[in-house]
Amino acid sequence: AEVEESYIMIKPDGVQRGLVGEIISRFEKKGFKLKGLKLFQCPKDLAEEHYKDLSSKPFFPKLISYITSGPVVCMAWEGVGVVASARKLIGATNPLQAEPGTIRGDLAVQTGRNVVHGSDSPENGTREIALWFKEGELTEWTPVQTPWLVE
Ligand code: DAT
Ligand code: MG
Repeated sequence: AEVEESYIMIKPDGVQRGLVGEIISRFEKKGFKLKGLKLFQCPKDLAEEHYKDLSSKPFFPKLISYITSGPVVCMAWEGVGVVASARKLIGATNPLQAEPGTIRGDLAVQTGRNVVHGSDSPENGTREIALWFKEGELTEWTPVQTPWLVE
């Protein structure tokens, strides 16, 4: 697997429900590297751009009002195979179908309140990080744990 980056976002329900620490912990403990982190009130145009592939869906207006209904936590995570691994940690889109042990499986009950977003491909990971973070908001660093995570 390659070193990739994924855009992970704690949605407004996750923030309002006090799940920020719990959700960040799961990616941190797995061994991925945090490169960007901010609490952010998402404007409507950014939400629409982020979810533009879903703009023809009947649930699109509700999705946009949900994502803009309160602050989100924007994160950029890097690591070997992070995109697919983060999707596994997050679980299925419908939290009732998400496996126990996943974030959605453990912490949510409804598709429209599924607490977290994760990029679905390495290309979208890079695209979404560029969309949500400005120049200077990302930090390159080497965690001391790296040699204890990868041979
Ligand atoms: P995911 O977030 O698992 O990548 P997605 O990209 O297909 O799922 O959809 C993005 C979000 O849109 C999803 O997290 C919740 C919402 N959504 C998707 N399908 C939906 C549906 N059938 N009804 C209501 N909301 C839906
Ligand atoms: Mg998606």
